Amino acid sequence: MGCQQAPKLDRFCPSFHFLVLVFFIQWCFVSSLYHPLDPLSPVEIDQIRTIIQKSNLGSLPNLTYHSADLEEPEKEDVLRWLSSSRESSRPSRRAKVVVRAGGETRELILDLTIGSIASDQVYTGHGYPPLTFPELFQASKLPLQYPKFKESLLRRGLNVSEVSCVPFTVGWYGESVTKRSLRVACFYREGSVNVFVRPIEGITLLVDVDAMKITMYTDRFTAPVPKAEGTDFQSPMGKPNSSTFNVTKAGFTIDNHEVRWANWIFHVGFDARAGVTISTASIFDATQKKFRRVLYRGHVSETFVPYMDPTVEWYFRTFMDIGEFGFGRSADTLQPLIDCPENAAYMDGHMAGPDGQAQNVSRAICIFERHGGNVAWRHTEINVPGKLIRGGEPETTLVVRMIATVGNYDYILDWEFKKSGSIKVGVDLTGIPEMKGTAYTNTGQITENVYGTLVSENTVAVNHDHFLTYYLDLDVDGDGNSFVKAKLQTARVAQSNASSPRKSYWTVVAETAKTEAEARVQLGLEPAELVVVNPNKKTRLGNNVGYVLISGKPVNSLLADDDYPQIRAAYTKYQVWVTAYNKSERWAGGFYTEGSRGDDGLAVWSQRNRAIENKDIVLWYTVGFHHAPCQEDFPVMPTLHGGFELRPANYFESNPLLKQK
Ligand SMILES: *[C@@H]1O[C@H](CO)[C@@H](O)[C@H](O)[C@H]1NC(C)=O
Ligand SMILES: *[C@@H]1O[C@H](CO)[C@@H](O)[C@H](O)[C@H]1NC(C)=O
Ligand SMILES: *[C@@H]1O[C@H](CO)[C@@H](O)[C@H](O)[C@H]1NC(C)=O
Ligand SMILES: *[C@@H]1O[C@H](CO)[C@@H](O)[C@H](O)[C@H]1NC(C)=O
Ligand SMILES: *[C@@H]1O[C@H](CO)[C@@H](O)[C@H](O)[C@H]1NC(C)=O
Ligand SMILES: *[C@@H]1O[C@H](CO)[C@@H](O)[C@H](O)[C@H]1NC(C)=O
Ligand SMILES: [Cu+2]
Repeated sequence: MGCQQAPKLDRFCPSFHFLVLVFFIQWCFVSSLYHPLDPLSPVEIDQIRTIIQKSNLGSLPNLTYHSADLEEPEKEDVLRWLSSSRESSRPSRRAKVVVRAGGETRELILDLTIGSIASDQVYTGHGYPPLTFPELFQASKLPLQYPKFKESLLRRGLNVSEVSCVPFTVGWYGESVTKRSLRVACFYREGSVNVFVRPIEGITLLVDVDAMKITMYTDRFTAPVPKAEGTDFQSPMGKPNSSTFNVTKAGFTIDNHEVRWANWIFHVGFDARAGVTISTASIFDATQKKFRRVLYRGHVSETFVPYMDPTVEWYFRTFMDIGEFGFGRSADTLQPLIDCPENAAYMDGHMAGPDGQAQNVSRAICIFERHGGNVAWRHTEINVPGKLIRGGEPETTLVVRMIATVGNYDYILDWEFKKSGSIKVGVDLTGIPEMKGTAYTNTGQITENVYGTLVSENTVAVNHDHFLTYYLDLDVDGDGNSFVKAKLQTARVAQSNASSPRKSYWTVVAETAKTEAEARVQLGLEPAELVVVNPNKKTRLGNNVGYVLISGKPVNSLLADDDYPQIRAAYTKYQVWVTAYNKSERWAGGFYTEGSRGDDGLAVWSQRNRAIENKDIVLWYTVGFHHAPCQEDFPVMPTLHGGFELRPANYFESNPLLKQK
């Protein structure tokens, strides 16, 4: 199968014939075995469709495919395959497929190795699978044919040919009976390509998705449509020029989906829901002369983007993009030289379309070496008589990147591997903040709460949050791990102690979380080092090997616990959670997120309060942003960075950078 992909790669990296040739050779001759966590290939996606169409499901009316992803093998089987030098038989290939037919959601497990449906269940719980693009597209077109909407436009003096409508998920607000629904908001393009900056306010429009009909329409008020001038965001410079420098050849190899670079080996996957996934990441220890495990699996698990405008036209905007749409489904084709540098190699992404057919996202992921101008380590020694001694090393890292464009926003997702053993996870937000039209043209006129900032004449960018919750199945040097909160506490020096003139110092008081409840952390309340250790492995000096979480800003949800969006995204109350590993507990906002009610997901699993000491555990970390917009965010915002780092802590015997020489 790799051989079929190679020509495609050639098309996408024309400047890299040499590398392409290397990939081609590796794909075709070296990598006949492939990794058990490889995403579903186009051939497998087509096989899924064939199996389903041939079964009794094939005759069901209006069968649509809402998700089809790898049903991952048991971890022990994957690890056995890896430790047998990939020579044992690969665990059987299975897929989890969610279809809808006749108004019902069905959850299927397919065994692709024997080519059959292993289970087929109608899902009767709360919530729905992600919406399909045809559903979103059809819903967005409905208003343009709707007489009442046309009247509303006429009243505003707007030309229907210049209107673009965008569907939004509706959340859940306590209704006991729900339908798959979308709210559709409309925008005026005329004279601008920046659709989101020109909202048509005052209109509420609800679509019943299964019936694909408008079922509610109100037009409460009008507000000026913000002007088109100054809203274009197309690069004024045009496409950047390819550098005339001699491009550094990438110092890494990609074998099917597995990447080897410096002391790292890891697997890069593409999942329709999560987008880019990093699996089975191990680092070579030059002292022990072997690869040691670090991260079994990492990816964004859920996002939560609640807007802070409670009015009738805006309150429902509380998006959970991963579960409602999917980051893989929103993956944008990367633009060489803008999204990724010249020395990047690209990987395509594959997923099942709404009709079950394989779809291709070209250049979904890029991988490149970053020579960022940073210093990996250095020192100057002046105390050796007669000598000035300097040492140091420039830092080179490897970045794996994907970009999800979910409607108005763009999320740049980076996994950066360092030779020091660190994994830095970065998120850059950019795109167009959501805005609403208003009569105001100067903040001096505003006497009411407009729930945001006036960023241009007649334009309020509404306050909101972004929470990206990461699933981090760390397996630090093995399965048995513990979560340690090493609290830094101020200690007083005893008054009577004449031998020390100091009055205070801080000291580390380590607490190992015994259960899931003890591992919920609101950052910023007290200083603490949060470490995942392997209590079964010690360094030469007797320290437990570990990886420390270097967190970003302490940002957690400020919504009230009884607010409906918060009930659905209850896991955003804490930035850090640790749960016992369970293969099926991966989606922090629950598996059926669209219209969910908070009865599945991280906060619910954690309530079980399982033992997590010296167990296979999963760390969950939320990168949060409270976004009170400013004028610079208009008409498109400069990237805003967030992230965190997983850094070795007593994992190596000493600085691993010095061992690589
Ligand atoms: C199938 O879809 C069509 C068009 O959307 C619709 O008219 C019809 O009622 C649907 N049939 C069923 C059984 O849902
Ligand atoms: C409406 O817009 C269309 C397409 O942009 C244009 O061809 C048409 O002349 C406009 N109609 C009016 C009445 O301005
Ligand atoms: C690219 O190169 C051309 C020709 O040398 C030049 O006119 C243009 O300004 C350059 N563009 C950029 C973005 O540097
Ligand atoms: C680019 O680098 C290679 C290897 O270092 C060298 O052989 C080649 O001449 C260089 N090409 C240019 C145009 O500088
Ligand atoms: C006084 O301080 C010294 C060193 O700082 C320490 O070893 C000793 O135990 C202290 N004694 C008391 C009474 O706190
Ligand atoms: C794994 O998680 C699922 C979903 O939360 C749950 O139904 C199941 O009982 C769990 N399995 C074990 C062994 O705890
Ligand atoms: Cu924002």
